[in-house]
Amino acid sequence: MSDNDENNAEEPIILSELNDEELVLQMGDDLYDGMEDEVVEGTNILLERNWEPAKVLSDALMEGMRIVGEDFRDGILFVPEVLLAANAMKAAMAVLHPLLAETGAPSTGKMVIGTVKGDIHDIGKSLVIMMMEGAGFDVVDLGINTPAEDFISAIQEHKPDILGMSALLTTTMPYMKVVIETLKEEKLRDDVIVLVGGAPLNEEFAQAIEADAYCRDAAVAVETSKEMISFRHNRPSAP
Ligand code: B1M
Repeated sequence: MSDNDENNAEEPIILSELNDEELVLQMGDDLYDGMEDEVVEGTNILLERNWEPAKVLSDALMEGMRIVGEDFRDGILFVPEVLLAANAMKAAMAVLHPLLAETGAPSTGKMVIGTVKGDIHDIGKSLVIMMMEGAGFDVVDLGINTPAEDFISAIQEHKPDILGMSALLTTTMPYMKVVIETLKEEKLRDDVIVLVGGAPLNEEFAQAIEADAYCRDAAVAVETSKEMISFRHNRPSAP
């Protein structure tokens, strides 16, 4: 139970009657408590109040998830509760997905992305996909727990400009290096731009595993993809 719940125990809360600030706080509490319907309702109300979808995502949902993450780390929340919170977050993201993706722009490029083997965290990856699609990229989602072989076959099949990998665990991030080594063995490394992301990573790690770049968040993933594709296209071809 989160702080606001005690005060609100007697009367049901009508989300639409709250002002924006109260509603965002309440959505944080509802996300914390894994109340999917309420989080989706709050998301729809903010959109009806002309909030930009990206602002709903960052100010209401990601901020709520940050608090869930802190309490998970501190042993206040446990896996089942975090799973409920994650499901509520994903349901709200499903509402935002078409809005973030609706640009009608011609394809900017193609990306294949997956969460690496051993890792089942997929919220950050889904966010990257939404933002990439919103920027006009075609994205092939390989899902979670993705072994190197699946990355390789997807590259052979879809011929993407970008290979994206996500890892949220310090124990799974080294697997990104395994994928890159496999790309080299298969002589595919030079065919794709490799971008990596996930909370425990940093630029040094990306350099050490010979990825092309580390992306701190979904917006950086979009910018980096655009810059690197444009650089590749403008680069003089080898004599
Ligand atoms: Co997990 N978990 N979890 N978990 N979980 C973390 C990651 C943890 C930091 C929590 C903590 O202790 N504070 C911790 C890892 C510690 C560590 O390794 N140092 C942890 C742990 C320990 C575990 C388990 C081992 C717990 C257990 O079983 N005892 C277990 C592992 C399971 C496994 O993967 N094998 C586990 C399980 C779970 C749940 C299933 C309950 C659930 C996942 C549900 C799901 O994803 N469908 C879960 C969750 C929700 C979290 C936290 C709370 C939230 C993660 C999240 O969704 N963040 C997380 C704590 C935290 O990160 N604060 C935690 C929101 C998301 C928008 O951010 O994913 O960082 P993020 O993505 C960002 C950027 O990183 C970047 O852009 C995104 C958007 O801006 N980005 C990319 C991410 N991927 C990218 C790829 C790119 C580019 C950018 O490619 C180009």
